Amino acid sequence: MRLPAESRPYDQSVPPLSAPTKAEFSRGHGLVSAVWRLYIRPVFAHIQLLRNESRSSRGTWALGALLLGVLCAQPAVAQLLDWDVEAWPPGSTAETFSVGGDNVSLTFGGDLSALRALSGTASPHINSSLTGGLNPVENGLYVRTNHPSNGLDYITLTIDFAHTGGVYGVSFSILDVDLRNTNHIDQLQFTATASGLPVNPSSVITAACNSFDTVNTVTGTCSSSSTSSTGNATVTFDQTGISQIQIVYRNTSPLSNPGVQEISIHDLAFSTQLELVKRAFQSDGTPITDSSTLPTGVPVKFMLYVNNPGPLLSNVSLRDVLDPLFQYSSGGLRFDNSVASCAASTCTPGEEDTIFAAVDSGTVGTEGTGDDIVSVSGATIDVGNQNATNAKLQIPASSVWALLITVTLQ
Ligand SMILES: [Ca+2]
Ligand SMILES: [Ca+2]
Ligand SMILES: [Ca+2]
Ligand SMILES: [Ca+2]
Repeated sequence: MRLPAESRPYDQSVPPLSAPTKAEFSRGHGLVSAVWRLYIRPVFAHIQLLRNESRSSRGTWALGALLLGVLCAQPAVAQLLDWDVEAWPPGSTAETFSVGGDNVSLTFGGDLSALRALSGTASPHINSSLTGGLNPVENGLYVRTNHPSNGLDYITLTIDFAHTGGVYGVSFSILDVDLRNTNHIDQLQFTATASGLPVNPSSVITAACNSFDTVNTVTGTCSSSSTSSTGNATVTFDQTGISQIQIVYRNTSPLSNPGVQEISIHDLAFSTQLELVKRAFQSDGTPITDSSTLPTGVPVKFMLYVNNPGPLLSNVSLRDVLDPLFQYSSGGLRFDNSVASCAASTCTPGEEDTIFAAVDSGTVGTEGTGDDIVSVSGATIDVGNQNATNAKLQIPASSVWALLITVTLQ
């Protein structure tokens, strides 16, 4: 399926370059910075790379125009911050977890003096005292407070996603959003930051003992037992580019000094987007700088890679259409999957050097179809079986899959 590309024309503002020499070329260092997003569907993913090479003067090329192309915008890789897996020192108000290749940080703020212990264990902490009716019972991040006055005091929980470009499809349940007579009334407000703008939940599902009041607020309406689902509230943000979730937890009891209240924050589910990255190198592996000047006739090695910090990607297809003035060199295809996924969702230049070294001596691919995962037809390079009759491309968990294409500048 080919969807309209969310792209912008290559940068036409690259200034004219002086006459190229091999010396200029050999001094080149750095990289061509072009990043495409890769969306994974349960069945397949398909990407078509867009041209990122712009001609700047006769016989030379300015490498450096940026493009962002999205051709198959479907849910990507599911991630879960699971309280049955993670640890939270009791009473800590800030913890960071690595999920989906980058950090998810949870930070409590507001009136932290209102936090209370449960049976001698300071909150917040992980327990299963409020089950939300789950069977089998699971852990949640338990929060207990006792505010000194009605409505004026609150605690906040800020969840930051460090993933490049943010995450999307964030969903979680709060358990035991309820009240007890007028002793306490739980109220929670949920907002997020998506692509730099404040947003409200796309969906809030309440239960028998709470209600969805406005665009982003849930309030307890009756008493829910600790093992009941009647206090559950499930909040979803289906926006893309989510960098932060903000939760405000307060007491709206009419009492001037309300009593102890408690909730549990269940597992945090979200999706990450994988990126297909394309870089350019000289034959010897020296990265080619942005806006480098290259003489015609020199070989250039384009490296495409997918950093997969998550689980197995079972059926992925890639396509790169070379600009007509980059001529594919016969025998110029290699691929590799021997490098472990990068430490963060975006690989560093040093990690890219490692990927390049591996794929530069990786498996030689054949140009024909039907015999391996890659093929070439004219200027079109296909990987996987979505667009050509190649073998299926599978990208194992926690690994980098890389392709090297050797071309000659015409
Ligand atoms: Ca869990
Ligand atoms: Ca109180
Ligand atoms: Ca409660
Ligand atoms: Ca082949």
